[in-house]
Amino acid sequence: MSKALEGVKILDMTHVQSGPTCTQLLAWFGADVIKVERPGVGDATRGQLQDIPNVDSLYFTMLNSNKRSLTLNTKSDEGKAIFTKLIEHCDVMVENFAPGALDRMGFTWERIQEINPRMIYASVKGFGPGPYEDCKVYENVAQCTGGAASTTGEIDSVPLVTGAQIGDSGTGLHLALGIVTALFHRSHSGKGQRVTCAMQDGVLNLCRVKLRDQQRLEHGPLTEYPQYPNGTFGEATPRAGNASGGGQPGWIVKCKGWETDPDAYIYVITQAAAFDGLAKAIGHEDWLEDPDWNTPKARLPRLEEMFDEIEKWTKTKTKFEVMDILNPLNVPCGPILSMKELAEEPSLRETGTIVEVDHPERGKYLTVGNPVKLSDSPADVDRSPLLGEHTDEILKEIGLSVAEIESSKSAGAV
Ligand code: CAO
Repeated sequence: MSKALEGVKILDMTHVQSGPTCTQLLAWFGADVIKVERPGVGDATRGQLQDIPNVDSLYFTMLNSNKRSLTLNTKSDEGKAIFTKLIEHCDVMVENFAPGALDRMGFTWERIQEINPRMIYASVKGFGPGPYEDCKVYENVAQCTGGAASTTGEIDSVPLVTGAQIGDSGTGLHLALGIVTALFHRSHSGKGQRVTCAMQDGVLNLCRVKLRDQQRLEHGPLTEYPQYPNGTFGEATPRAGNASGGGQPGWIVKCKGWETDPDAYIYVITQAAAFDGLAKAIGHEDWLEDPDWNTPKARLPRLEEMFDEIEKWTKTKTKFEVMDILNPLNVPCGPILSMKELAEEPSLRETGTIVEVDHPERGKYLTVGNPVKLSDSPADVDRSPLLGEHTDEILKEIGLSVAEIESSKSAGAV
């Protein structure tokens, strides 16, 4: 079976998280990803949050699988000449430097097109054109400026950032889609193009339903929010605690063991079609005949009381017992799974969503494999490269002689 992106060569200038997640996805799909790193330094994440001294961190190894590493000083004259050859050689270039960094090196989009008109040049930046376009941005800044933080948290408390890396990995995903779309377009236009994704835009796209609610506010209160009917709504989409984002009320309730286990909880959605079964399961058959309870509309002002009643029942069962009882009744629910539970879950190992990889310096470690499965193009997860591990091999591939490789080494370019 062939890899879907076999033959696509990616010039990967990315660092930290947003860009590397994008190129890692493309590498899993079979693209040849050449990661360009500064000689002696490399991607800053190699040295960040190190759990084993002087060994590439998990931060780096988990975001850079299946890539090759080339060290190159793209600010030196020799380095620029090699970089130009790499642009000629590759199909796609990806970067997420601070705004203007590539331009300052002399590689503007105009220059890149001159070198290789088929090049697809993709970038992540914190913001698109506008007042903040020159700002440097990290994950939580994007979550705050893209609408996630203002709509996340308890209703009477401070804005919250989420553990899901929607700014970095979320934007990397968006960018990867832009790249494969541009590759598809190039297959009939013959031309490359510029692909950009701002982290603010990527987060806002993921917060689409909150902009929906902003507009619904003009026409009355948001009846599925905990603020309804007794609280007040301001001018903007409020925080909603753990309320479900959709039209089906949901909440997180305690399960057996919650006093000592911080993850002994389950999310329960009281979808109208499955409500009768849920009511019976928790011992509230009386609700089925009661006009205060037996329609979704009648229940809306009673959601807090309803989830209190559900919780009285869930507290008598473990989260997995609740799951086993409610799922056959078609009640959508999800136990709060800890990272430990996920890491040990056999089904995720079997599907390759969690993979154990062997690394020459750190030994075995777990990583998240490709969550997107293609039936004819399996994604094998290989370890991340050591700094500069493939420098000689790549330089030979782009046509440098042994003598030229040696002279770029002595000039400090690679
Ligand atoms: N050879 C020579 N120089 C190199 C090089 C190489 N191979 N690779 C990088 N450099 C240089 C860059 O050209 C830049 O130099 P100048 O400042 O002179 O232009 C310099 O290294 C540092 O790059 P940077 O400004 O991007 O790095 P930073 O650590 O200061 O900022 C970050 C990091 C992430 C805040 C910034 O890159 C950014 O805002 N990126 C866009 C948004 C983004 O992707 N953020 C998510 C990051 S993950 O949370």
